Amino acid sequence: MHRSSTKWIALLSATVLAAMTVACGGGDEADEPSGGGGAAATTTQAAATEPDGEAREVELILKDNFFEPAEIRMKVGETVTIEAKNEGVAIHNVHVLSADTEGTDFRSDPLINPGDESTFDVKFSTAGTYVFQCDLHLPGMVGEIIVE
Ligand SMILES: [Cu+2]
Repeated sequence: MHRSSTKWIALLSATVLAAMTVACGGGDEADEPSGGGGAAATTTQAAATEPDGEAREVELILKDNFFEPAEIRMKVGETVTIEAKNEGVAIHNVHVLSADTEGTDFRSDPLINPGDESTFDVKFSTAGTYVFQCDLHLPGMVGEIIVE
């Protein structure tokens, strides 16, 4: 008897907690009928612009001391996978300077040896021109990502 009523109280508490969580979540959504809820909205948008469901891949060749191509174009909300291949004789890297809302830069491995490659994703939620550089060969080894 005693044990079973304890169980009921636990169950009841869990149910009340769950109900409260649902109520809160529902309220937020009701406030934003356009679905502008941060991450959820971004995900939806990305899925819409990528019918294939796969990130577009862009090959970026690193040479001594320049990038090929030095200009990459992408869309707002699009995820692009950068395949950085070092075809030079020096060590290079790719560092995308981001003033984006997330506030994080995008980086390849810090040191890509000759003949090696490093892959990383970039995504911007704000249109603009973003600089990428090789941290080891400034100021000359730079390029631009144009987000439209
Ligand atoms: Cu370099």
